[in-house]
Amino acid sequence: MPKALTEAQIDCYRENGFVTPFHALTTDEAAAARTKLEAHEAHMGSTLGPLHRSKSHLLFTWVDEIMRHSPLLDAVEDLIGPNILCWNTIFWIKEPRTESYVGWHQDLQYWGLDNDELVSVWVALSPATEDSGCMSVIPGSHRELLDHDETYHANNLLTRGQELKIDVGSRETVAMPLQPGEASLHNVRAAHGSGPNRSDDRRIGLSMHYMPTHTAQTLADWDSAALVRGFDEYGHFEHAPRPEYDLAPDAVAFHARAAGALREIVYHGARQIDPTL
Ligand SMILES: O=C(O)CCC(=O)C(=O)O
Repeated sequence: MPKALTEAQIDCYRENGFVTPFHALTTDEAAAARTKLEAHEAHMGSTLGPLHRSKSHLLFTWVDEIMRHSPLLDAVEDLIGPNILCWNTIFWIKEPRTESYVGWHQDLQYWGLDNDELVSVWVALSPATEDSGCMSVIPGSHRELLDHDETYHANNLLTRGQELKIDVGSRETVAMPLQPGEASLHNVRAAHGSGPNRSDDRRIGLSMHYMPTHTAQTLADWDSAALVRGFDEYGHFEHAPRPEYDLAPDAVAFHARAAGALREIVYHGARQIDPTL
């Protein structure tokens, strides 16, 4: 018996590589998370920078709690089983009326993970509409391995400005609009991307990358992941500690190490490296 998804949603995920929308958080929980994010930004005097954008669950208790939110883990468990690690959490923020976009890409090829079972859960903390640049996917693309160009385009939010080499216009694409608290789930091989934000509000998403505990990292000797459910009999990743409070010094120190390893992985073999990541 599935715990959170219907059989039809699980079939849709297996067939198309994604399922959406899933009610991950209440609107109040999503609003509370946005308030905490924006309080942190106000404190820093700037929008969330690259330093705090990735592996954010290591730094902020409220991100750690969303990552471990039971209804969300139930949905992930329906797709990959009961022993679950979360490899990364990352904020995807597009400011109102800006040109930032996410090029069409498949993540599998850049994360060094040795299987294609990883599920990305993207939770909306503000309205993600076609107007504000919600994500779109190519149904069935999780069964293909596609080539990428690395454009390093300034407005492309991906590390290397990845863009699929295919003519996306000739393929069926499906937009995944979400209201605050709703989430989409997509397979690590599913081709996805998103356009600029033409709305007057920020488009804020938190993406979390869950994988079964048997997954191993192929591009680095050391990597970390949070054990969010079940048991890890493999020990391929150092288990990430939970922050005691936001930006606690030991949490910041572990984050620096984990973010350094992540940086090495995502830039493995790259021709340019963004020193600010
Ligand atoms: O936020 C977006 O538009 C893209 C996010 C993304 O690429 C991901 O979550 O894997």
